[in-house]
Amino acid sequence: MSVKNININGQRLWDSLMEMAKIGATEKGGNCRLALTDLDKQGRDLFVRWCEEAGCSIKVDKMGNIFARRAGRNPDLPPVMAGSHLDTQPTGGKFDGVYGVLAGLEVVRTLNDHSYETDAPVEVAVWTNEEGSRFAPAMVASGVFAGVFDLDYGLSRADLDGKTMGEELERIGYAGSEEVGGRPIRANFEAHIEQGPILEDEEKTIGVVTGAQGQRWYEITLTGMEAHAGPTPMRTRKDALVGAARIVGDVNRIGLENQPNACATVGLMQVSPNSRNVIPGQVFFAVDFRHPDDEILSKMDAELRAVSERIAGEIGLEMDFEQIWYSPPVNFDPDCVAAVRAGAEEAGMPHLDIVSGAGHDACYINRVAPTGMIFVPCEGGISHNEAENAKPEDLAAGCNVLLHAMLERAHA
Ligand code: HGY
Ligand code: MN
Ligand code: MN
Repeated sequence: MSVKNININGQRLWDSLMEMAKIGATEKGGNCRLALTDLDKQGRDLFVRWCEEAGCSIKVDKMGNIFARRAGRNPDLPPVMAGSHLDTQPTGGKFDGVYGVLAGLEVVRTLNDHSYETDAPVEVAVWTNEEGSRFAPAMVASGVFAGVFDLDYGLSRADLDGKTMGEELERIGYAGSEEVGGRPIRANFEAHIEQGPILEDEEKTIGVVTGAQGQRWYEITLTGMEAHAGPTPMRTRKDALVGAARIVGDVNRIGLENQPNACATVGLMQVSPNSRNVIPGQVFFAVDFRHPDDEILSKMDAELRAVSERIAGEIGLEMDFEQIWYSPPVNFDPDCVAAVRAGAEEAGMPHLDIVSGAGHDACYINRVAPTGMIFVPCEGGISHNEAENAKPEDLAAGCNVLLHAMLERAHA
């Protein structure tokens, strides 16, 4: 059967997305399934059940990455893979990550509908803790798979309550036995919502993702001295929150001074003792820098270090400054990018080359397998927000491109 005559079932894809969205549903219509929580387990269990119903075999590795395999004619050939993540942000949406996982499952279901045999196996992957919200850094499990981090580092990542990924994987029953990575993959694709406004603004259905911007994540702890908010003179204070507030202002300034592409965010902050009439003695906060140009990202890094030192010195604060993660800019595999572009062109879909502003597991898997990504628009470019939304027809279009790109690479 000609591949051209095969199309995915958009309604079935949408129904699966809505079914998965019931797990960890929030009042405002979003999803909260933080990595390795009971809700993440429920989402994983549902995915595994659906894949087994579709005739897939399931393997789980030591980082909890799940691989659902549809057999091909030759089991010894490296698989063609589609994957993403099921974990969400605390106020996440229904589509970030989940779309790429369930689009991969829809490809399997569609091949089954047509009794279509591939030479190589087809695999759908669920990568653990892509978001980096509960456990930092992001993409840590695909990072271990790609050899960026070692297994001990991955399993020892702890959340703010001190629970480690290893402990939580055991607790939810996803501490698999498979080695993490070290096996050949013929090609890997990740379908994802854009999480920005470009495709919608340009009225394009498909984003042909050529790469992703670089990221640097930091954790900064400022220590001053708790004191009474009343009797303590302003000139003698060592106020850690004033220091943090000034650095937050400079993070924003550094981002604005490196436009048009820089992104600079402080999204996490803990104030101690966090009491309204005590001068804050300690503040812990995280900084997220991004830029597609590595040199500019390095310049932003140097500027942040300098201003942080200066501000801490001026106020008399101790500072612990740690860069906890550096992910360089990524260029995806030219053949996979071309396969995505061809899939969009063959289907007559308006498409646009685009660099991803967000990080994705594909960025790490790209180091060990030829990798490409497919973007579809999301409403208003909004993501990491409960209002995240996408059109069924766009999600179906992206899934069709995924199907054809995978088959093109499978037979290349
Ligand atoms: O932060 C990111 O870019 C991704 O959502 N983990
Ligand atoms: Mn994502
Ligand atoms: Mn995300």
